[in-house]
Amino acid sequence: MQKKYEMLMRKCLSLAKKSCGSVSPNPLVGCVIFDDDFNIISRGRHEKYGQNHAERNAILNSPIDVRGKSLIVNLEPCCHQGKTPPCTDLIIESGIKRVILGMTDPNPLVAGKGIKKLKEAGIEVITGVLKPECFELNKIFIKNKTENKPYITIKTASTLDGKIAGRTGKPEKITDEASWREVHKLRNYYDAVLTSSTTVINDNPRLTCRMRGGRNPVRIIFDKNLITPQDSNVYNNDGTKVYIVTSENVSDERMKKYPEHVEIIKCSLKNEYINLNSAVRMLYDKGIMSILVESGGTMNKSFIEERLADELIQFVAPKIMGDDTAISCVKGFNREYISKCNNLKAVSTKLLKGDIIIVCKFIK
Ligand code: AOF
Ligand code: ZN
Repeated sequence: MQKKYEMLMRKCLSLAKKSCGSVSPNPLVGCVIFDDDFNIISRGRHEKYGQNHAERNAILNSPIDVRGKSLIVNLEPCCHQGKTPPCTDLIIESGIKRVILGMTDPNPLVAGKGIKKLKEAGIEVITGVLKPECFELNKIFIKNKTENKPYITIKTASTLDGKIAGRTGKPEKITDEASWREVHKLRNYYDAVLTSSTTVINDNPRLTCRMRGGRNPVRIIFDKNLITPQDSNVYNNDGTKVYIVTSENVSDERMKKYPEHVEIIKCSLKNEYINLNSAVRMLYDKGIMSILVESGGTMNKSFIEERLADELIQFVAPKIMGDDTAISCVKGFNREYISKCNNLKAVSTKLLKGDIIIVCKFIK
């Protein structure tokens, strides 16, 4: 039975994933309704922020009466009146007899109350099916609801010896096409991509999502002295918001040179750099629930040092730079750092066509 539930939960997770980039700040949710022989009757997912929840769509999409059937969903059904009515009420009214779910909802408005309501109505509730996978899918939503902070991932692409560019900072082609595709999937998953003025000046990246069916992330540029040229690719107007985070000491006059879709956020400084904690808080208040840091070694070091990073995704190409003066993916720590660096846990590796993806999480 458990194996069958897991197979159906995998279907919920893949349905939910189809909504990447469309539901933030809400969770990714997929739902399946099935009969006692495990035949699937109906499917639903939360498709767009503000619209029907997955459970509602699955019930409304059903070609037959769902009375006496079972419903499986990766997140506890909600029991509050939000933009849509409570899913628990519809589940109860429709006569579903059993609800199987992956995880309880970290949203304090729900947090176990949905399960309680279903049980009180006489519905059998089974919890915790593929819980780690369900947690991973909604890691952003969980972080937001439990800590009121954005989920932050550092992405780097390096050689085997950890170098991201030659001494001059001139970009080198390090990883291959398959890695490129994975990066664009990540850009579709995160609300925003963040980089530094140095990367904008050296690489002139677009930081758009060129995956089929994807959408562009918000772009965030840390530019303390407003030195990035206004015709840089990141400032192209493609309907996406761009934030420049700059020093609070920059004059209003200097801010005028950027186009209208570019909003400038003034931030306090800490040791001559943008105060990362304040910047991240301000961005969160503007609705940025997750950030992919795609920058250089100094920025990466700052996010690690301030304990703001949740995850590190390193694309490693089977190449060697072998040059001591080349630029490393993290730079600026002193040589004792390794003895203090005990908060990183390797969680997965994946071999692509030629490159390797290493994923590590920062243990808080
Ligand atoms: C979703 N989709 O499929 C489920 C959610 O803003 P609202 O009214 O849409 O409510 C959002 C909350 O509903 C969300 O924070 C989560 O607690 C709960 N469940 N949300 O967007 C869904 N099942
Ligand atoms: Zn709901």
